[in-house]
Amino acid sequence: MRYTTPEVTEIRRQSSSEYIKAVHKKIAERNAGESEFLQATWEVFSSLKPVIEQHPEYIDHGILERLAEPERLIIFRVAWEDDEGKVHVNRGFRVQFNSTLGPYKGGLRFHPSLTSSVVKFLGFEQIFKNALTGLPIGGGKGGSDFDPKGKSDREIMRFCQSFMTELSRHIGPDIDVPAGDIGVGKREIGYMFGQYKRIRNAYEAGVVTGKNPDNGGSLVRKEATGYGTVYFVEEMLKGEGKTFAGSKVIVSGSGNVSIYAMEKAIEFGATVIACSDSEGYIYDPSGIDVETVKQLKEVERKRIYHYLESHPNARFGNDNTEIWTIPCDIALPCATQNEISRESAHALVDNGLKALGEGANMPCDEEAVRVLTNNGVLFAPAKAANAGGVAVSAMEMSQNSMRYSWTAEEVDEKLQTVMKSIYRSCIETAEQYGQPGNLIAGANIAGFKKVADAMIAYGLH
Ligand code: NDP
Ligand code: 2IT
Repeated sequence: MRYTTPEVTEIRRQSSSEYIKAVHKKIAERNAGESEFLQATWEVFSSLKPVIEQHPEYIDHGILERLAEPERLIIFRVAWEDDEGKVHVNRGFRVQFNSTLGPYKGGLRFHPSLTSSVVKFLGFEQIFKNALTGLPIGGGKGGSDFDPKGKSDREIMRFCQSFMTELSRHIGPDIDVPAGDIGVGKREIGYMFGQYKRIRNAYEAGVVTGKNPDNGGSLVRKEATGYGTVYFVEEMLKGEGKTFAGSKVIVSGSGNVSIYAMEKAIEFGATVIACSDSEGYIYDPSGIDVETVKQLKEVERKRIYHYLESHPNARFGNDNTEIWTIPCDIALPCATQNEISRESAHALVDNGLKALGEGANMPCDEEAVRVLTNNGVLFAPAKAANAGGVAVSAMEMSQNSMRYSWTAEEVDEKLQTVMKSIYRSCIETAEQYGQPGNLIAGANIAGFKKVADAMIAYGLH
């Protein structure tokens, strides 16, 4: 089979890097103004030259063109009523990007900055991340521009019910399985699962993951992304004869990923000296007390500056870019996309940064990645480093299918096995395609190949 249009015949005559650029140019025209989506697609495509050179069949089958076009993008109205009886309207999204390897799988984000560009960048990344886990899951993502901050528990419930009333038509345990992301944790997942169950009149536990472990959730799902990031970075450090033990670590954010990255880094012997939320950062040179952060964020839902009330020696700053000017050995950005710019990357390098692990999705912009990698910083890309969350989500699906649950120790052991295997596969693939030690190339090519080969095997669609 050969994907043939006159344009493709022409670009087949060009070099593979020209071919990749030409395809991306078309993607940029078709998705004009979607800067995050174009950033994420280029980030993957720019790694693919060696693999396209060795495998021209990917051109014949139009793999790049097909991968960048979501199988389905659903946009819907979410109307809900606040506690005063006032009606609000938000926008809901679900991008069902690629179902080659399994049901669409990926989180839901509730944040006012959510747009179709952001949903599509996250869904696109998810295809390759999920492929790297080696588990049977396709790629998807969704959410809403709803802002959960300052809403009462009843308002959150009403919003989640309204959101799921529409989303329920499009998902199912073998179709599409959402989970949490920014602004969506086990409370929101609980309300959404409850509404789905009510609409379907069936207890399909595997329709969402990240449920409360008392009600069908997997143990260690809450911890999985943060722990997994630290497991991955520890493997990367070990490869260079280094370790977390004795190092100074900065972890941005203070949400789900951040808290458990801090917890595991400390368990591995590091001192975490700073973390943040969207209103500022705290610096505690004697070491952040994670239990206080958990109490503030998970229980009281308060701002991070309240940390100073029980830790008066810590400092607070309201300019989040300053967190990256504090000297540290290891940086784990765990808040949001593009939080590390070229300037921040330079500041980190100047202060002697040794390694960076992306706990968040695309936290380093393109120039920041260049600065870090050109200066010898060990770099663990998001697709590989933060895949532990979705990996344990896939394990939650397995447990739900079996109507059985594994112990925390069993899940944690499987998580460690997955993270080590992703690391090995990135290292081996980078080596095989002539870029030894380049985990970005390794992750992009390994994830891409797995999906591309299966897309060819399943025929054109
Ligand atoms: P949470 O909502 O639990 O926490 C997000 C944290 O980041 C909060 O401290 C939040 O501050 C801060 N933050 C969010 N948006 C911004 C912003 N625009 N500017 C500055 N700070 C911000 O989300 P998660 O921990 O679940 O997600 C964090 C990152 O990890 C995201 O990139 C997500 O896509 C990624 N990720 C999450 C996974 C998961 O399993 N949850 C899995 C893999 C990746 P505030 O509370 O003030 O808003
Ligand atoms: O970005 C991510 O990998 C997630 N938000 C987790 C997705 C999932 O389905 O657990």
